[in-house]
Amino acid sequence: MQTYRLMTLNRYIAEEQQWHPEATGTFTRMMWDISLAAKLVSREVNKAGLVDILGETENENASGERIQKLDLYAQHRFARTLGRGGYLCVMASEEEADPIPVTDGYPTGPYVVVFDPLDGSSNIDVNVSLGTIFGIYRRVSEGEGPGTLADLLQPGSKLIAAGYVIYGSSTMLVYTSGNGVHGFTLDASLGEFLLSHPDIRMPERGSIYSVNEGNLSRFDPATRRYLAHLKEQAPADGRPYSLRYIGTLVADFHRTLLRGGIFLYPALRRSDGSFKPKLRLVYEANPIGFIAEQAGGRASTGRERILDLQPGELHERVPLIVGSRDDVAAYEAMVREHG
Ligand code: AHM
Ligand code: MG
Repeated sequence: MQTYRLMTLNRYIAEEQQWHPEATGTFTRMMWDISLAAKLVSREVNKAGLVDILGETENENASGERIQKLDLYAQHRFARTLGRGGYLCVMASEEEADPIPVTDGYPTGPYVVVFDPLDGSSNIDVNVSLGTIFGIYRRVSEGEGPGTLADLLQPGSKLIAAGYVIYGSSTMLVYTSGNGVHGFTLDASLGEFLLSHPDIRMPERGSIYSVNEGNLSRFDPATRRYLAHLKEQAPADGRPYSLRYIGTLVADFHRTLLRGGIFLYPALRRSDGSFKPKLRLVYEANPIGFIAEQAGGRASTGRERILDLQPGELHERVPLIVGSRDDVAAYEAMVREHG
């Protein structure tokens, strides 16, 4: 059996940054803080469901702290930690309408973070995997003071790092800074993320599809045709595919990253005939797309590469089709032919 040198996330990031001669330690400190916030959220997620039986009132826990809903807790934890680190000029969260400035009285820095603090909101109270997604850019606005909207509205191709945390049967942080994708599993007894999945590669083709098929009648004709194709009996071609759908993007993507296949959240037809996508470009599609590409996969709207899109506004929504290279290419071919 091959064994690896025991490598903590903090040590990995510190060593990785040594390859960058211009590194000042700022990026390393930011990643340490992100992993600390993730551990705190993980601890809260694991306590979910205990609140009612620990004698804590609805709004206050035993130590007099206000109990917050998990999604608010995650939002505050990440915003507070990042806002005081001195490495950011501005940040934005899926939970807040406007850009979030650095905390008053704290210094600004050269980086920009966008995040979805607790992904999978419909799974919060039912003990199903949740996640956190983050993306990191370098500031593009002039000067050293507070950052601007332009710093936040960069295309995904400008990401310098991205990752997600999955709060699942174990807690994992999966991360890329453009040198492949690496997975770290939280050893709760040590309080450390340990490198467990070095250099993750997504299979070129899979045999699982992941979509909320309850929406089938609202999908465009090309998507409906593609899904029908996946379900045909064609064993020599690896079909029919199996269906897996959790309803937490991080969890559905994590499986797709490790096992291959395709995740789809196409735009849904509305009563007026127009189509509306659900997932957010800035907080969800871009970081996930960057990780997918770094692992050899592909992320697309069906027509365009996700990372090439120029966000027009912070909460813009896009169709997201992500997964194994050949599966996403097959979907795109279907859209070209029938879209
Ligand atoms: P959220 O940010 O409110 O959690 O919504 C995003 C989630 C994704 O995690 C998931 O892929 C999708 O919404 C599930 O949507 P649906 O319940 O429509 O299948
Ligand atoms: Mg989300």
